[in-house]
Amino acid sequence: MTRLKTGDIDTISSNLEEYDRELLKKTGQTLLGIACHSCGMNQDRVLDLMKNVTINVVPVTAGEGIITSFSETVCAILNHMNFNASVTEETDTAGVARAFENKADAIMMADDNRFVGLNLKTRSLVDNSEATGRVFAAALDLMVKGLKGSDVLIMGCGPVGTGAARALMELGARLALYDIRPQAAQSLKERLSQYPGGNEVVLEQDLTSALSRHRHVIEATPVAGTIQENAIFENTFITAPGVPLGITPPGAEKIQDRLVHDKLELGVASMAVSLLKEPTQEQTNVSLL
Ligand code: PYL
Repeated sequence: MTRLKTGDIDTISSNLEEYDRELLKKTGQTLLGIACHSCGMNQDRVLDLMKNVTINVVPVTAGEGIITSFSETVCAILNHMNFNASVTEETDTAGVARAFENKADAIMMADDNRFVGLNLKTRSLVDNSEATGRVFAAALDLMVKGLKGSDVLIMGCGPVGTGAARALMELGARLALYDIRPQAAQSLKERLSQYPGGNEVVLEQDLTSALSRHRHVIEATPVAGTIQENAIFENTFITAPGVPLGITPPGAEKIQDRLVHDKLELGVASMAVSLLKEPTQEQTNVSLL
């Protein structure tokens, strides 16, 4: 997982209104709308549920430590969506304790290994990588007005690519998987066999060839420049959760409004809406044990 730098995220908070307008133009939905789509939840219901939910963002000093403006940016994204969120003054354990003393309903926090949301009432957990893959699949689904039965190429079969793949299988897309480590693609294919149509998942060995045959792409690699201008066609649509952006600048210029990419916003939005999901009966049974 690429560790964000302050320079990647320090303009997000002041551009959220503009980003919503960009997403509306490209997908027909705002950050909140795409996040709701990624969770299969009704937006009005979500707006109602979030009125009674407070989220505390807890800065974490472990490992390489605080990323300046990370917690504040996560909080700004949440408040932009009408969640009631704040950053605890304390960090780490003291921050978690403060969240409990604040009677927060949920905590969001990240070390160098995982960025998670924790619902303190339902005990549900949401992971940023899974939510990011899922929400960028939802954005592609909205951008092309439905992916059922369509071919989609997933570049990068790590945790984000896996989250996208699972969401796309649920949307009824026909998947092709590429990873620079063939074993990673093979392993993901095996994990997708549980889904209807899972046995039709295709493994792509050559990226240039795969890009020449696919017009719907999810770029989930941590590498820049993986998609060149000559791999982009009039009807190419790409959502790119990978950090840094995997498309070359000329490629990004050429694809224009058929590309969705960000470094934190959509993933945080999907995490927050995921935390509002009512626990399934199975989860309820478990929590009663
Ligand atoms: C969550 C992002 C998405 C991509 N890479 C992930 C990353 O940069 N993780 C590290 C986050 C560290 C946050 C730091 C703080 O400021 O609380 N511990």
